[in-house]
Amino acid sequence: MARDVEKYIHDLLQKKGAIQMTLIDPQKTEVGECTAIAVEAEKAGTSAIMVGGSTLASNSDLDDVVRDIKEKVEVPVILFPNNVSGVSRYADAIWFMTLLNSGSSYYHFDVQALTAPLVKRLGIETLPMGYIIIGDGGAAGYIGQARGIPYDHPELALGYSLAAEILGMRFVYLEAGSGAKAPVPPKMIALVKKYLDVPLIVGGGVRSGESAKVAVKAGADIIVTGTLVEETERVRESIREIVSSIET
Ligand code: 1GP
Repeated sequence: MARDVEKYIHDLLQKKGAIQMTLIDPQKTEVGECTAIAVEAEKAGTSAIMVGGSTLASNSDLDDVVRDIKEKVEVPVILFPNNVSGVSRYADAIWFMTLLNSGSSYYHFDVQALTAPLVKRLGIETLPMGYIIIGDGGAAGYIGQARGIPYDHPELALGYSLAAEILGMRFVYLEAGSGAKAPVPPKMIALVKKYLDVPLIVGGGVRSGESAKVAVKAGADIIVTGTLVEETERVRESIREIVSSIET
């Protein structure tokens, strides 16, 4: 059944204050394992499953993973695309995103132009989002040819975030990169949150309830965790620790 994922997110934010989403990368994990992670994450209280990864190349692998997860979980499955291969007809929604501080026009608007007709034809709900790389951004920063914003320059993150909002994007994502040694600094989150009206997503390097809490206290609305579920056998406990640290 089609659902209004954007409304679902806003309703949850209203109710819970902040939420967590679980990122699964089909390039790193095989289908059955992806689904097992999603099922455990849902039991632990995750609000959505995001599927994607910086180096994902196989659309059929993505389809297999999204279809399998959709059969077993109730929370929405949202695509987190890295390229034209990141679209699946089985998903509930797609972060329709632009890497604002890329040095390449491909990641600003060309890949979106190549993908938009397919997204429209499939009728996938679109969630327009400005994506901003902080620091080197790991694989996302490298592939996206980002000019990462230095950790000690929050004013630059504010500028890009407000530009995204003024241009009509309905979410902003500050991304330190999957597996980042240090998450987005709280000072940067706080400055952006002070002026931004759309929901603020923060991810990269968040691996504990404590660091999730710090980010939410600073102003993050949505915390994305990925590496956490790849590295541990204890998916349910790890996600539960994050969720219970940030939701009211
Ligand atoms: C990456 O922000 C996400 O796009 C998640 O990062 O893998 O470090 O949790 P982690």
